[in-house]
Amino acid sequence: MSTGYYSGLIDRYRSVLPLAEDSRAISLCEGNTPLVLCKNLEQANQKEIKMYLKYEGLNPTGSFKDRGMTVAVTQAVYEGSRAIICASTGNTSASAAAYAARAGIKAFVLIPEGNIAMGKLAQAMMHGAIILQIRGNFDDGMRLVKEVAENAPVNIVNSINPYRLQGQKTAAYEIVEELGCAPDFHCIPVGNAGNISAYWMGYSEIAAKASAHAPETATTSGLEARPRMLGYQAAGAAPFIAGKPIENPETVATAIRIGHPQSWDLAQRAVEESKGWFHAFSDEQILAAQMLLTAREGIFCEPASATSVAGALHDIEHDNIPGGSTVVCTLTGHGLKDPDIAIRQSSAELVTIDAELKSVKDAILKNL
Ligand code: AN7
Repeated sequence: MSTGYYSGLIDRYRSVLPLAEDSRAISLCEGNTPLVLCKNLEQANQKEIKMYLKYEGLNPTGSFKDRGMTVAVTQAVYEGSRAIICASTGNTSASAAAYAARAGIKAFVLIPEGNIAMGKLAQAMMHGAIILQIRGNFDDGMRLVKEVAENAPVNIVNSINPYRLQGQKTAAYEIVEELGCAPDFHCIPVGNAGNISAYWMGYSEIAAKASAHAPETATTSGLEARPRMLGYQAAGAAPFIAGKPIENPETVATAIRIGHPQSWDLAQRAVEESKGWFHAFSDEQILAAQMLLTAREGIFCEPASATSVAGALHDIEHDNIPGGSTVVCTLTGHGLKDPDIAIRQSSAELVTIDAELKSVKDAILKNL
């Protein structure tokens, strides 16, 4: 019986997911995230550009990884697996830890020592993951996970696991359902390059189905259209701009501090087929975009996520995105993930006053 209860993206999208009918969904009611229309960004308003934010920070563990993790862990449990493993810049480990807890299995996570945001570490610890901090970066962790999984009875839940991308493609379905068609441009941060590939798969499936259903009609439903995919990187971690993997990636956006993206070919194809492009932005530009969204739109995303907005605003200003377009930016993770960077870059002054009415009044008058 259908009720109003939303029980997660596997129940919602099982018909387009490659899961066995009798598999039991391991879910935390992920997905179904808001598509928030920007109201206060002059850059977009002046050119009558509708700019939407797909607020993936509102998933159960605060990032888009939950979309892929619900499907990957559901399949792992269906196959009888007792343990999962991943390398992570933070969000994958938080999500893996939560879904493993939900499923009653073990999660092993390899994280780069000293380069993971505090909120993400707290999540992995609280959910009971076995945390291995490595003296190395994400790319080292990824290499180790691939090697160890060949020899041990654990399922990899990094995005090289195809069930991850299958789950993440559902964000594209949600966007098309809400807008009635695909946007003209989809802006997204690129690290390991799984998410841009997953969105492109989702948009492409929707378009293929629409074309198959209405091959002869002169007036199309609009569902055949796919967006141009714009993949944005941090300047210090931009292998797609270099045209090859890079060693020693560096950026304040630790989530995308990745030099050897695993979904290289898929991401390249997404950008080429969609006639999109890659571009990279400095840490300063990324943090400025994060601050702009937080201060002007009331939306707090983590630095890596703000890369999509830094990119969109740049491409709007340079008329690469023409006036009148509809743009969706994926905000991949919540700002609360990384309180250290937020506090460090905030210009807010912490004023200490005596606990008396006059001091409060004075402070209000001074700031009105
Ligand atoms: C907030 O958690 O790779 O291009 O190990 O956490 O699909 O890798 C995180 C990636 C963007 C990049 N934004 O997505 C990990 C990890 C946030 C992220 C990305 C990540 P992909």
